[in-house]
Amino acid sequence: MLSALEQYDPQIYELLKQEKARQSGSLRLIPSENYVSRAVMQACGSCLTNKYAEGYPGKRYYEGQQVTDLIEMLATERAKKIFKADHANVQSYSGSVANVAAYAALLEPGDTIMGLSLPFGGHLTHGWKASMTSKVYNSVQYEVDPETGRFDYNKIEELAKKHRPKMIISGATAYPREIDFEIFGNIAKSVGAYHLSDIAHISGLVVANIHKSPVPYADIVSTTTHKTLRGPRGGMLLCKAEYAKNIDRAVFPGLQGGPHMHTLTAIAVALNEADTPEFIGYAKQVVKNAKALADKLLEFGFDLVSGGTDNHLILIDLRSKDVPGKKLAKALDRAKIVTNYNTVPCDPRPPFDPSGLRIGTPAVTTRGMKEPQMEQIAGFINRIADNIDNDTVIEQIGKEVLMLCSHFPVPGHFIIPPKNSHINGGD
Ligand code: DSN
Repeated sequence: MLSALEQYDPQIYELLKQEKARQSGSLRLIPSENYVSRAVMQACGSCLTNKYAEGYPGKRYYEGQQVTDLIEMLATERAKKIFKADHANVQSYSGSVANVAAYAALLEPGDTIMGLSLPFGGHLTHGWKASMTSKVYNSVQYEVDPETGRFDYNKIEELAKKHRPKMIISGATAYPREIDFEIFGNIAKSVGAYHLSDIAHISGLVVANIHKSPVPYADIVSTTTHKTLRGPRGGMLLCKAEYAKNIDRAVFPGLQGGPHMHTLTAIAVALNEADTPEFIGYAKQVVKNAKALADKLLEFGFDLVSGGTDNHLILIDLRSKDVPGKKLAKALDRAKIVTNYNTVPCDPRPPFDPSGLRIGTPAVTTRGMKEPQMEQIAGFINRIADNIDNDTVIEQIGKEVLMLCSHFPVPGHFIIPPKNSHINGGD
């Protein structure tokens, strides 16, 4: 029988089939990507996409909220429970919107914010010059220590004392080490700043208690929902009770109209999945896999920023290999290994053609891969770096990648899982 999509839009159906095959037949190492469960996928594609729900449970601007109110309350309670937060807002369309909402909730235009510089591993919305956040607010940027690749908390404190920001942002998109949120909280307190912690990359590790939670040390915590947390693409805010009203008002009506209820529903499902021993096992394996991959890359002579990893990601500095990041990422992609090129601290090359490669283990771990497969993947990366212009070798590795993928089927939309086991990976 033809599916509705196949029948009514064969072009899109065909493209989706191709994307499904790509996701299944490649090693997805972009650290911000993952595979959601079948249940999350179902919620995302549900009838909730048909509903407007501007406002919050019990106070909406449209009728017909008998079900949406219950779903949003469930999502909120689940978020509060797993992150041990006073308040949660689950409506942000993305992590970027969540960050801007955090600023809007507590700051005035022109106030000073202080975040990690983008080429040193920060995010656009942490005050990078190309982002509106640096135009609306006065942005001061800190960097990682160029020698160690790690935060020098004394220097960050000095900078905070010099500029007296109104808000300090902890969190990163390309920082392979555990972040000490308590120190960030203390620095913020010492200069009378708010502390926003953006845990988009590591929220799954925080839920699993692998990395210390910033919730006790931050006024506001923002996160995306689709990285290590393994939910649908979306954003979320957690905060102390005293900021709850400001945060809610900043999201709606400050920045957004109606929440995307199908996404919010899928977030609720993902939060429930994250509240299980299986998820904790998965998150632990993500980190074990990243360490195994890092160790093997080091053995092959790759330079890793900070010398390794404590989390789900690895930042390779390719200068010693004399291969630019973009060239390697493109060669890897031809061999069905999907990564992203990335700046490294003090990168002499431009951001669109930088010296680094960023890789991570959330997606391959969801497929059930463990340490032996990480060693194999490091071998693929090494062979490709050594044979960057040799199409025959790259094609051969592509075949080996397909073979490896065939032993680790993608959970979620690809297989009918046994009852009560719609997620995969981990111990
Ligand atoms: N695009 C995200 C990442 O890959 O880290 C940050 O927004």
